[in-house]
Amino acid sequence: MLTPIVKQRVRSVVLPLTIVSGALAIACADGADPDSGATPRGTGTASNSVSVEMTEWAVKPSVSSVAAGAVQFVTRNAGTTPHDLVLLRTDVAADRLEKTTAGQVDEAKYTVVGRLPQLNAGQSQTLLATMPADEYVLICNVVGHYDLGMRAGFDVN
Ligand SMILES: [Cu+2]
Repeated sequence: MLTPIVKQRVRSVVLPLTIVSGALAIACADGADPDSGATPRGTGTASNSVSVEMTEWAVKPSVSSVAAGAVQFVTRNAGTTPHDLVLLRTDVAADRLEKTTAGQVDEAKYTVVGRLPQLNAGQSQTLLATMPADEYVLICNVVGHYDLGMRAGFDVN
């Protein structure tokens, strides 16, 4: 779904995000917040790990595709306001999802593969999802945030 130019750009941010996620792991080991990233939500053992950074107003996965199977999304709210993460299985383009009148994506129209509750600024949490080969979209579905740009296409093959 992404153009080759966009994929190139995504690939170039993999290294910095990996470093950020390493620093995060150290920060979490301090035990300041017991909910922060330590216990993955969901079941199974991930064969793939993706770092996801949430900011105003973007959802940035460290890679744009992974191999099918169990995937863990190590998600950090690097912004200043609460964000959530919803993983939708759909071949609709990331910026073309149907919305409700309340200014959110209409999740009932899609297959929700997994979600994280709202993370406060600086919080991290890991989402585990079993993902067959298909196309997906990662969104923040806090009212208004999708329209502001918090969405990213994601391929599993
Ligand atoms: Cu958000």
